[in-house]
Amino acid sequence: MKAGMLTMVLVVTLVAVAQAQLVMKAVAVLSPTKGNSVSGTVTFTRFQTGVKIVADVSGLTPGLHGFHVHEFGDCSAPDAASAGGHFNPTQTHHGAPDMPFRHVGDFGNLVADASGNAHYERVDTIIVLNGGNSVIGHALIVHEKVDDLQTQPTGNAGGRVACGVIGVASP
Ligand SMILES: [Cu+2]
Ligand SMILES: [Zn+2]
Repeated sequence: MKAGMLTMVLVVTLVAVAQAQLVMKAVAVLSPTKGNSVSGTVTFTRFQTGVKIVADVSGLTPGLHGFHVHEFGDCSAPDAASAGGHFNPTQTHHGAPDMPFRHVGDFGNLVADASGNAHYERVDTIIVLNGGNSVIGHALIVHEKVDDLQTQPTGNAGGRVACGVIGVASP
């Protein structure tokens, strides 16, 4: 009885600690890769229904640009190749953000206007900010070209024009 009580107190304490540390918001500041001038800010906000992603990116060529979370939070290479391939913890196929099968990191495309500015806003029901498949610590990449949403495993989006690591933000 006494041991059971102790266990219960321990469990309650652990749950309280876990909730206190729950990530509610994350941010990635995008910096241009070598030879490019693309920069921007992306925020992730946790909601009951999913995670709201809001991106504002500038310095793009007009049109569509592949936009993904990549596996490694490492933007150190001049071409950001150090970030690896698409973040794919569930080991499935590349796709569109609203497809039943997609890499966790598949965010589709940014749409840049004639001035090279893109605004992106979506509530994503696949990505999470907590637990083993969290996007925290991984890299966000903007591509040179459009993600065709079907070519495996990259969407054929070409080079990487901006990179930023996703970090925990103040809620
Ligand atoms: Cu990518
Ligand atoms: Zn992908």
